[in-house]
Amino acid sequence: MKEYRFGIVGATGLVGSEFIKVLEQRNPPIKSVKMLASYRSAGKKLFFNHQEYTVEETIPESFDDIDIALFSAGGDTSKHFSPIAAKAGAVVVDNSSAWRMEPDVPLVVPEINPDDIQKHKGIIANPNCSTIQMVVALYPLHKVNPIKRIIVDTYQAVAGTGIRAVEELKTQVVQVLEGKETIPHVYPHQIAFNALPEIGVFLDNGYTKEEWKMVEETRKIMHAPDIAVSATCVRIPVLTGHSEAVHVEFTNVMLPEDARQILSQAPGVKVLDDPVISLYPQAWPCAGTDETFVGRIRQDASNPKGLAMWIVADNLRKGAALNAVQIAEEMIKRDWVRPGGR
Ligand code: 25A
Ligand code: L14
Repeated sequence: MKEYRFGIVGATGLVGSEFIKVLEQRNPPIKSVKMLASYRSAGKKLFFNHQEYTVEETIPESFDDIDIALFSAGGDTSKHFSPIAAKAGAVVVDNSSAWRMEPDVPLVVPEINPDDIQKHKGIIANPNCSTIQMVVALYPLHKVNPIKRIIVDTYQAVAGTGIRAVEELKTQVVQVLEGKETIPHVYPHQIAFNALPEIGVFLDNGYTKEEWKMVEETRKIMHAPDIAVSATCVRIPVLTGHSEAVHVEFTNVMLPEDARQILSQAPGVKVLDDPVISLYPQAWPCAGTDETFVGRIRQDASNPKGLAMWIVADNLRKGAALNAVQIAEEMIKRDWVRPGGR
């Protein structure tokens, strides 16, 4: 089997460390790994498979000996370095929002649209975390009974914002319990013991960027440009694991028991749904897991063709690092990587 030279850009970040863990666990055919970050982290040591690696500053030449570059270093870094990496012959799987809506760039959830990978021209985009877990759960239902409309409200963990936000929540929780004043740095307001309906910048239409990503990315991944989507994205004081209350309208009636049956056989999905024993997905136990968990599946009382459900996944794994590694695995399996750009 061919072996590939991997690079991790943003290796010191939250998603970067998850890339390392997921690669160790899934063990794709790796010839070498290069740990890349900004100059701030150059010289730092990271471990991969019990071996020590020194973090290097990302420079254009970094990509000369990389076949697959996993990026999670923010939109600006990705805008700058992805084309350079692609030109040098690497295939970029990018976790930022920089390239997702470019017509030339596949936006991929391997359970849904793996064939789109083949169209890549050196850059493949990993979707937004909230969108990934929603489409993993909804696409199997959409295939048998096309979805017309989705209303989704999210309850998003601070890990989605990065390391500094995790520190901010932990610090503020202690400050509040000690009766001290909190000063927000990462978020516009205190996040401890609070809920903030603002994720990403506000757009002219009143939605936030995160909410609008859920609209556009859902349609692109599912190849369903006509699905109507309305989202409200809320940051809550949870460390890891995004939760979503989702209301879906189908073309025809969909019974909750049929949905449960379909989802119990869907790839990457685990149904946790037994109200009698308070069984439903929760953010805390889902941290560190790979599945998208679905529960509270019930008829939407306001819509005869509607279902309501609760969807939870680890935003750093299925929402980011795991999905990106699965894209790389799919490319390798189908021989759609072009090592050295050939
Ligand atoms: O633009 P986007 O797409 O919205 O993404 C913005 C940020 O969201 C996170 C990720 O942060 C990203 O940077 N993110 C993106 N998608 C996500 C998803 N789906 C997601 N989070 C969850 N789910 P992060 O903290 O996880 O990772 C940041 C990493 O990016 C590296 N990096 C930054 N600039 C770079 C670069 N790498 C290469 N070239 C560049 N020019 C960054 O490395 C980190 O690995 P670092 O060396 O800059 O960071 C080392 C330490 O310093 C902290 N830090 C970073 N910037 C600052 C900082 N501390 C203070 N001030 C700063 N300005 C980092 O937290 C790290 O601990
Ligand atoms: O578009 O929870 O991938 O803050 C990932 C993290 C959007 C915001 C993306 C979060 C970002 C999200």
